[in-house]
Order: sequence, then C-alpha cells, then structure tokens
Amino acid sequence: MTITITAFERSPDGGKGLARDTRVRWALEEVDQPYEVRLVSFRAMKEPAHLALHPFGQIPTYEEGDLGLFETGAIVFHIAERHAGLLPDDANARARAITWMLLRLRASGLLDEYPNLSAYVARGEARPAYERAFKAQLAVNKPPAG
Ligand SMILES: N[C@@H](CCC(=O)N[C@@H](CS)C(=O)NCC(=O)O)C(=O)O
Repeated sequence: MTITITAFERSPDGGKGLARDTRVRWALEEVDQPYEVRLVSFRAMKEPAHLALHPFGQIPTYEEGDLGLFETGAIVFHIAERHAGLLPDDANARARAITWMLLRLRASGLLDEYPNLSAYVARGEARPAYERAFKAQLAVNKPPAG
C-alpha cells in the first residue's frame, strides 16, 4: 500500500532538515519503505482537505490506505511497530527504546549538557538512511543564498 506523507512546499528553514517531515522520511528510509510526498503550501495546510488529516493544520501527516495520522512521534512509532529494524523485540529493551524515541532530544537542551548525546545524534545523522532522508527534503528546499 502506498505511503504518502506531507511536507512543506517551501520550508522556512531553507533545507536544513529541521521541518519534522525529515524525521518521518528518516524512519521510512531506515525500514526501507518507499513513500510519496505531497507538498503543501502554508495556505493549503489551513484548508479543509488538510485539516481533515491534521487538526492543527501542520505537517507532517501520514496516509496509508484507510489510515491517516498526524504528530511526528505517533507516525514514527507506527512505522517502528509495523516494520522490523527500529525497535528491539525484547519487551524491556523496546520500552527503553520508546522512551528515547519520545524524548525531544534537540528541544530538551540536553545536547549541550551531555556530549555523549551529541555524539549519539551525530552517529544517527551519519547513517545512510538519514542522508537519504535529508537529501530528499533538500531536493524540494532551496538553501539560503550566501
Ligand atoms: N507536534 C507536531 C508539531 C508539528 C509542527 O510543528 N509542524 C510544523 C513544521 S515542523 C508546521 O507545520 N508548522 C506550520 C504551522 O504550524 O503553521 C509534530 O511533532 O508533528
């Protein structure tokens, strides 16, 4: 079944990968799932068709057959539940992995305090799946001049 996500038609970050569709793209790349992207303008995000998918008129969203999801963590969790490779099978290890998955690491301020966490993020962003996700979002975003 085709997976379709939404992303900014023109991201305010100019291609730095900060918009949250990058996280969803990354999860899909990690589990090797092809996906399509519907680009939405700021205006279209607030119109009924998109609001039916996302009650707050934001990106990302996720559609797969009858299923429509919003909220990045929920989408990534759904992908991790459906496909092997993101969460361990052992119940306790899985619970610990989910804890880290739900932590908004960048927003937490912990990266400055704990160098091992910055190194963990750097290792993640060096992964081929992240590079593919980043390049895919960059392809629709123009970096700022200079
Ligand atoms: N809690 C939501 C936040 C989604 C969110 O903030 N999306 C931003 C892009 S990263 C957005 O659509 N901003 C445009 C707007 O709010 O009008 C999630 O994690 O998915």
